Amino acid sequence: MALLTPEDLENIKKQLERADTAVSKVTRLNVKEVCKDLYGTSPHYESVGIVPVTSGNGIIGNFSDSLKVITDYFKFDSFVTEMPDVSGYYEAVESGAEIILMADDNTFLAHNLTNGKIGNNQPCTGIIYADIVSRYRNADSKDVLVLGLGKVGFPGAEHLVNKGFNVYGCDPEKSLMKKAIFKLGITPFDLKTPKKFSMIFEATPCADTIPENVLAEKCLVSTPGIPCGLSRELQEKYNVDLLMEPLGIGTASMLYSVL
Ligand code: NAI
Ligand code: 0TF
Repeated sequence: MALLTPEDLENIKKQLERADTAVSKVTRLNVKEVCKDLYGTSPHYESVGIVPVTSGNGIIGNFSDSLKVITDYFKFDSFVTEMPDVSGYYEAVESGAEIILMADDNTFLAHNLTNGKIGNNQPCTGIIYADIVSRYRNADSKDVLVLGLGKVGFPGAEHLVNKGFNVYGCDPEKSLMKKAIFKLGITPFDLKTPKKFSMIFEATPCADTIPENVLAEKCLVSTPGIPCGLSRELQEKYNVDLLMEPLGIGTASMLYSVL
């Protein structure tokens, strides 16, 4: 998994506010409303214990503090534990946490201790970014291009298929392409094909993945991928609406999924 850096998370509140404004502009719903519609839930100041985890590459500067900012923004009542790891988990539960948020290098989870529900950040992120693209108010058809069919992209593609969209997908990993074709029925797409899309969901860890020939004038690129798959030059040239945010929207999706 590509890991976040402290720099990715600088000014997370500003990044989240800007992204929320972008979501409202392109869908007419804000992130809370999208989450409520997706999961049928709403927070009521549930207590969230955020536990720093030292295993693997260790604690990421700004990660737990950013989760505190994000959970406050979405109206949860959160705290970061003083201790990390197992001691932090114990501290969180002893302090009354109803939901535990914690991440190692492979898994970022939300576990609701009151109802047993558990959420994984990768599918929850894929689902909400895909859902947002599916609500694009300037969409010219039901065709959506999905770049990257990994742990974030595949659940996003599945969500779009379930919502009745025509999903065109690509991933250089042949086994993932096969899985998406046979399990989801997506149409394999060669990025050199001169077909334009007004909705693009990008879920890769690479820059500049989106070529010029697929961009319709005034399209939406919804991407959790870091770094951004769309160059600044193409964004300006095609007047692209861009949704990209490093942590908050996916975390909100995961939290609402366990309420
Ligand atoms: P993954 O490694 O499971 O999947 C990425 C896929 O992209 C791979 O299958 C790879 O073959 C494919 N890919 C690479 N270059 C490509 C290209 N040019 N065209 C099409 N496909 C290409 O990674 P995962 O977990 O799905 O994460 C994807 C991205 O999302 C990462 O950058 C990760 O850091 C980010 N992420 C962001 C979150 C957020 O809240 N913003 C939350 C979770 C992940
Ligand atoms: O960096 C990542 C994921 C995050 C997905 C959300 N954008 N790409 N995961 C590593 C998190 C490690 C956190 C660390 N153990 C800590 O500070 O607790």
